[in-house]
Amino acid sequence: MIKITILTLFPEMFVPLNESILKRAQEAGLVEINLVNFRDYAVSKHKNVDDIPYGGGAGMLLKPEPIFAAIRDLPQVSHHRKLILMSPQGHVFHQKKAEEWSTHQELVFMCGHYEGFDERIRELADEEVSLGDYVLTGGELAAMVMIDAVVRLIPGVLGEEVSAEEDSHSIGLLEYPQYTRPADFEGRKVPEVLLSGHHALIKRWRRKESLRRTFLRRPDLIKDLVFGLEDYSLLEELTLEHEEFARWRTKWQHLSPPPKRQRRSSNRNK
Ligand code: 4H7
Repeated sequence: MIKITILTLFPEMFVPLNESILKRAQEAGLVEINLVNFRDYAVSKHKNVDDIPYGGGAGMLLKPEPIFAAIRDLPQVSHHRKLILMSPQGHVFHQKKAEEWSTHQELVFMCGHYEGFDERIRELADEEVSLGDYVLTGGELAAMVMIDAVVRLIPGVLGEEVSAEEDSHSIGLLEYPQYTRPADFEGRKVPEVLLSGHHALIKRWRRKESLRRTFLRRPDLIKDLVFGLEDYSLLEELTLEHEEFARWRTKWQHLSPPPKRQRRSSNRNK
């Protein structure tokens, strides 16, 4: 069971978390999601949570007091708690991070909205993460995306059929193309090999197409790939089909099979 606490001025934005798989996960007791409106911790009589920046400038900043008070008021249920701040200045979130977080007992997401944070709020965070290189009106949508990515990794959340371990991003490759019936849709045919029932060939075809997609669409992922022995011939085939792949050959050259042993090698070597 993972406990997720969200600090936000807009708790209504999190209604979508009560749908579908996330709803099932909560009902099954695999995850508990708590919303805390830190406006409830505002000190002034007008319940202000923001103020003008020292030094001048446009916009308002979230004041430290309400957020510090809200965090201090959280029940300390676990030592294995992680406080996360969503901001465009954080490290970019990725699948490995989701996997790591899914092993924690408690995650706290702090969401800013419209404005920035007073710098002293940052020290509350164990991690500052960004969803990607773009600006949002608040951290709420970023938090929801990250929560979705984490919750689906909790054992029991996805059905037995779908294992998160097989997810393309956890193995660093893009997914291979998939097809369902009909085998011929208005003349567009499903690749023959998939209809063959030949499991080893299907596995090989899928691996090859995953490699092809990754090279063509996400060359930035190639640097982290670790190829297996069985990839050598696939990569050589792909290099014949796309000459631009040849520039990566150093990544798999060491996997080349040893040259066939020659008879009378003593002769050849003179
Ligand atoms: C924290 C600090 C996350 C939160 C600053 C949040 C993009 C992401 C926010 C800001 C976010 C992401 C203040 C940045 C107002 C934009 C105009 C809320 N945007 N804001 N600025 N990529 N916005 O994860």
